[in-house]
Amino acid sequence: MAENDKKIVFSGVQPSGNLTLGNYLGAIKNFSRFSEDYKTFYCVVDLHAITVRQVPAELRKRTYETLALYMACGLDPEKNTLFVQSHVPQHAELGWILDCYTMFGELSRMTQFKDKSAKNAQNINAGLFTYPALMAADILLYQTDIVPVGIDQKQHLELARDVAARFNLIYSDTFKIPEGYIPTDTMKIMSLQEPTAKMSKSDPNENAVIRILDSKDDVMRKFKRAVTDSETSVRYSEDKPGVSNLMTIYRAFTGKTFEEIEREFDGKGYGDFKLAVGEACADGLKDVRDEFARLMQDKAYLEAVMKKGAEEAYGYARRTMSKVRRKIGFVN
Ligand code: ATP
Ligand code: LTN
Repeated sequence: MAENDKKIVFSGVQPSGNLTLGNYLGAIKNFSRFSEDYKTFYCVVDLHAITVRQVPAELRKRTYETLALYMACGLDPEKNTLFVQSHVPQHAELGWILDCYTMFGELSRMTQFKDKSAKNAQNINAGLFTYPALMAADILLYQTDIVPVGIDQKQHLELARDVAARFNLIYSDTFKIPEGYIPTDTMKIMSLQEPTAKMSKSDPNENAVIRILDSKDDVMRKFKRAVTDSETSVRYSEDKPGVSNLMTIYRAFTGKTFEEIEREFDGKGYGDFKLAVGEACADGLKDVRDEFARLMQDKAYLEAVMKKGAEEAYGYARRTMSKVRRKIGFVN
């Protein structure tokens, strides 16, 4: 397909912590399926990360790590535009503009804002509140068609669509209205310790979270301790959130169906099952871990990738911004 006919895909991950199995199965693993037939932009969203206080040296390190992880998960920088949000100034510029087309009431309804302000009661800053307008800017700058994300981002995505439609209504067609791509089988990986809550990279309980870069020993130990229930049967059911979450993870790594998994562990206890999930997960992540370690040795290469990515992204972003500036009535 000619480059210009390709549909556009955009997604972002914050460099705000060590990435989890949730980030991998819910988001990053799905990114590479678009590499061939779409024009893809995958961004390390550092401007979003500072809505929560970050240690500067850590933020810098995690920005490199997130980029390396994109590549370790199979994103070839020759086929995907991989870049850092703050390297393309139009994100902040359009973010501000869209703040002026996003309503206080809309932002007040965002569940991520409510959750994060409860967790960071001493730092409920304006950026945390307007976070979704910046995310809308990320997406709309590239005239994006498809946004692959986990289901926790659905509300933000809907807001981006509403803001785009509002702007288009006021000024005539300016932004493409994006669609979400939310994988139904892995859209929400749950905490291993509290299986009714999302597995979150900022969870203070390490046992609740599998990190993509955890050693095999750590992975095995965490699955061994995973919360299940007082029964013994491996069965997928809403009233068995712990076991169902483990089955979701096992299915993602083995390709087996829930029925096959139930049959495989029929008559066996949770101990055997957890061991098998741990093995499948640790083995499934091994190549990612190895490739990540290799890439992190070569900072100059990572810098070359982010530079090239920012230049590519800049070209697209500039085009949308000049349209936006003209429509609003800014003097050229
Ligand atoms: P935090 O927990 O600190 O809020 P996060 O883990 O949600 O952060 P993000 O960088 O905000 O991390 O998310 C990156 C992508 O991973 C998003 O598309 C998000 O929907 C997806 N994602 C995050 N956690 C999960 C999960 N538990 N299951 C499925 N997808 C997830
Ligand atoms: N808000 C997202 C990260 C994010 C994003 C985006 C995702 C920022 N900008 C644009 C998709 C498209 C999160 O917290 N996971």
